[in-house]
Amino acid sequence: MKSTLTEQLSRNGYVDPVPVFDRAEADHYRRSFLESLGESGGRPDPHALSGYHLRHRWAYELATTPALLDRVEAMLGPDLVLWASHVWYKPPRSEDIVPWHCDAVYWPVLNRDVNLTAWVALSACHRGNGGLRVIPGSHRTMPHDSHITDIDDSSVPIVELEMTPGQATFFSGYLYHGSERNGSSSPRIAYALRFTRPEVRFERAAVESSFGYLRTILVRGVDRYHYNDFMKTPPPF
Ligand SMILES: O=C(O)CCC(=O)C(=O)O
Repeated sequence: MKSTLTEQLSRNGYVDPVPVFDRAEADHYRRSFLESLGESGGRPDPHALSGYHLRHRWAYELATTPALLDRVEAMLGPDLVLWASHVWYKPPRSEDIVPWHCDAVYWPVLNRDVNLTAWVALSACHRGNGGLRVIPGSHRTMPHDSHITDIDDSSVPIVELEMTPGQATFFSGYLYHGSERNGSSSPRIAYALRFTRPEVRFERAAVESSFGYLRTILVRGVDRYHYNDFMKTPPPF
């Protein structure tokens, strides 16, 4: 498993979708999300979709499922820190798009090289409902330090990931990715978890002024550094 995942990650910047949850588990998590959303009043402010793992037991369980962490460990190593999550929710017939971008440029970390997003499909995700699109190899070939979003689709290779509920892809913070509108009659739902290693320092001033909602949780292994104790939290559930 380790070599296939790390080879794909280093060559393409992402891993082809792999099953992590079975259909019943994915259905459970999708229902749990929709119930949590209902409690917060339906169509949410996007900020309210961040940090579900700190507030909802189901989301923390999903984020720390051994089968998921095994894959993250295969790519990042044995000591793992979960530091953010976001539910990417597009209601039916939603015009919301996510323009091309690479994530790392937005993050308050000193070493952006060591990071992995696990992006878990909780509904089917495909071209017709605004599934995840990636530019293979862009983590190597495109700038890491710029907020480019106006990429002409005809100038880059694009892969539209086709995912069934419970499958996950994993991608580099430097991979350019995005998504189109949901033209279907069903919600398109995915949960993105951000992982790093304990030796990666977060920028304390930036976290405290603008990213106060980020928390580091050691979900596997040992923290020998304690650089980020100012933002650490014990497992919430
Ligand atoms: O799910 C999407 O539409 C976008 C995901 C994304 O940008 C991310 O996880 O960083």
